[in-house]
Amino acid sequence: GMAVKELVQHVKRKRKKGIYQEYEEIRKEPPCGTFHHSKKPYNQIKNRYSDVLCLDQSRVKLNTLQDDDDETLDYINASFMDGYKRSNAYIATQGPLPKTFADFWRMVWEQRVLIIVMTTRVVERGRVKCGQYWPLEAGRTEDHRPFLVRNVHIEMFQDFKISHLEIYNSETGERREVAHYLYMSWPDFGVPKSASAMLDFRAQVKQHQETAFRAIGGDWAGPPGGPPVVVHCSAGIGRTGTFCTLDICLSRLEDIGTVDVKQTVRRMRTQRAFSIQTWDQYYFCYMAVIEYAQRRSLLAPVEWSDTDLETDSE
Ligand code: PTR
Ligand code: PTR
Repeated sequence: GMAVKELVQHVKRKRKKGIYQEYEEIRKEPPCGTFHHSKKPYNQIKNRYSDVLCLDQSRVKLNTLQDDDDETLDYINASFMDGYKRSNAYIATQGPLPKTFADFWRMVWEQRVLIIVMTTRVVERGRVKCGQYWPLEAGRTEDHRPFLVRNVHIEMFQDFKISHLEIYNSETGERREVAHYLYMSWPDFGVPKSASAMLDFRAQVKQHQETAFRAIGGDWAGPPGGPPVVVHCSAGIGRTGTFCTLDICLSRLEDIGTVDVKQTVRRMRTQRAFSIQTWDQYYFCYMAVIEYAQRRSLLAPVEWSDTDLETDSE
């Protein structure tokens, strides 16, 4: 890992072009694992993109109902990913498809998820990127048998909105709360110009997870840190990988004062293949860490020269 000062030196020395090359090296590594379940004929229709599959070793399995041990029903395009000192801190998944809405809610229920982070809009540039799987308006309830999902109320912020949802499991009669965080201002192309809004968003998500986990208290037998945070975009690899990489890097920075963007991404790709889709998302992770460190006064304001930011590869 690198201390933040070294990280700035690293970015200045390599310049944009070198950081892009660093990403290229990662991108060229073949995925380490198999995709058998994603490729089964009865599961293919559950993948939003035929080229974005999940690794068998880290996929999230749905519990099939009671006695029936039908393995054609246990699949969802979703992967467990470790966080900083936390196993299964996240579930990275695709934007649900209408035919997988009920599977999605089953996963949320079974994994006791407290927060869903969505980093795409439902429609972008005129294309559907994700199904409308939660009720859009406050007061509405939707039926995703056996789950009833109700939007209790909505809080609006500049770049994101939070829908406070209640899930009712009609099989057991239990109710639970889940917060749905929708980040609305990730541009259709590329990455946010400034990391500032994304840093605020991440801080809010982190705080909410901690508070909600404290509220369930002793009623949790899983790994420390609580249930996984569900993170999705359209394919569940580009923006999802960027958000989780940033979250891991900042948690490590807060804890031990160092960061390792490259190893974080490489490790993540062993659990969710193809995480981080473009070099600008990768570069964004570096710049967001630097911005965060300046904000927290862990670093003096950085002066960037034109050559520092030169690409000559575009
Ligand atoms: N082939 C893809 C497409 O045009 O749909 C390429 C692509 C990849 C497009 C990422 C958009 C992407 O970004 P996002 O969906 O994250 O805006
Ligand atoms: N085959 C798709 C495409 O390139 O259009 C795969 C894809 C789509 C990959 C979107 C990444 C995408 O971005 P994100 O993971 O950020 O939704």
